[in-house]
Amino acid sequence: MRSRDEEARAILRGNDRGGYSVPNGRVYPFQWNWDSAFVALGFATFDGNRAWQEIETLFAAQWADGFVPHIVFWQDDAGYFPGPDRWQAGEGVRTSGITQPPVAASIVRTLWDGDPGVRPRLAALFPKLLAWHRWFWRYRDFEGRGVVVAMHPWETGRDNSPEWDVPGAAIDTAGVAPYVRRDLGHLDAAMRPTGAEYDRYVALVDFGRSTGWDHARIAAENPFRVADVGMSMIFLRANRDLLALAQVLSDDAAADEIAGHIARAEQGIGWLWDDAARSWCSRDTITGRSSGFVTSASFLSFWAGAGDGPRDEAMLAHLDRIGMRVGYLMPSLDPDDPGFQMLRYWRGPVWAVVNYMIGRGLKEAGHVAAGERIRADTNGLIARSGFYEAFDPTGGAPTGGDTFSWTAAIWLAWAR
Ligand code: 9WN
Repeated sequence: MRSRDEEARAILRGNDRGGYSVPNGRVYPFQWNWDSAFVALGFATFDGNRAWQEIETLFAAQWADGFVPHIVFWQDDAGYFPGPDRWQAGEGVRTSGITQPPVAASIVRTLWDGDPGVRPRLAALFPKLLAWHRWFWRYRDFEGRGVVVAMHPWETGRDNSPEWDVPGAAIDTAGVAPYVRRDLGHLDAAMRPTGAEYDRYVALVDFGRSTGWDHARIAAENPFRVADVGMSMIFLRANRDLLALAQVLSDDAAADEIAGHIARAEQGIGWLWDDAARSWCSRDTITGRSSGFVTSASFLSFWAGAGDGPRDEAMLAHLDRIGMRVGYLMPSLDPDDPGFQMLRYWRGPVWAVVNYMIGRGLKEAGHVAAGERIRADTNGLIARSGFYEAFDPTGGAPTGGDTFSWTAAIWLAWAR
């Protein structure tokens, strides 16, 4: 029998389409933004060149204004909806018109190992990362709050989180032209978002396309504009990591600019603290309402270094409580929430990539035992069930697609 290490490397090789990876060849046959960032970590354990290439290929799809899309359609494949025809976006190569959690700078910092041979590649990537961050400040923090405002649930990477239920209800789906979901041809519907959720996803794609992907107009008029706690924490951390890279490159002007960005994020992040929930939560910028949900993204405060004594204590209390309720941390939704579903995507299942950020963040903040539990649970899930998209936190059963790239990568880079 092959070891899990060998299996993980075989998955990364098997999902390699020549310079970029697909998350899973059948369900997700294109390049995805934050998937590729995490995948690079896995490649780095056995093929350093290929690791850098994964990120470089993603940034080859960057638009002139700095935007980096959430999907890059390097080749056709009818197995996924919505494909390039529905999006009608891209410069040079066809892409989607929304972005995804900006984790790339943090991953590049981890890839950077001080090797002078790699320095030219770092120097070439740095301005692209900075341009993407500037794009975020301009179009995803247009009110200058210091947080990231998501324009689509897919942008958050946590597609059907209950955090989007109330803000999503305002989306008018009446005019959505008929479409055929492809995901249900690959996966059990019980593991996927509902039909009503898909109508909202498609309505937002149709709206963005109707503007010609004018991100200024989208920022002003999109029917869904939610400050996502996950993206905001990831972006705060990414700015800290980008600053470290600016220092490596002795780019003082960029370092000053990024330090200003970090100050803006540190000032703004408190808006996402929900006193009633005693947790970090997403907040609808249109109504000002906090979601009130404790999700796995809430715990990314440790990754961001966003907390303070009392808030960290409150999050650790949630962690202890949830840790006693499930076999495996960190469920994507609080298991004490009535809407918790152990197999339905971002309403319960555990995702290895989120665990990686939470676990590392906890350890860095000095909460070593809690961080180690997250790592050990991730290890236990993959050892038990294999390289699936996500896992049931109660018993560890697999959910979603198999032979999943980012799960394999997190095993190799961190969980094993
Ligand atoms: C839409 C690829 C992506 C991940 C997301 C995950 C899922 C897509 C989908 O798959 O989203 O982007 O069609 O369900 O939610 O986090 O990047 O693995």
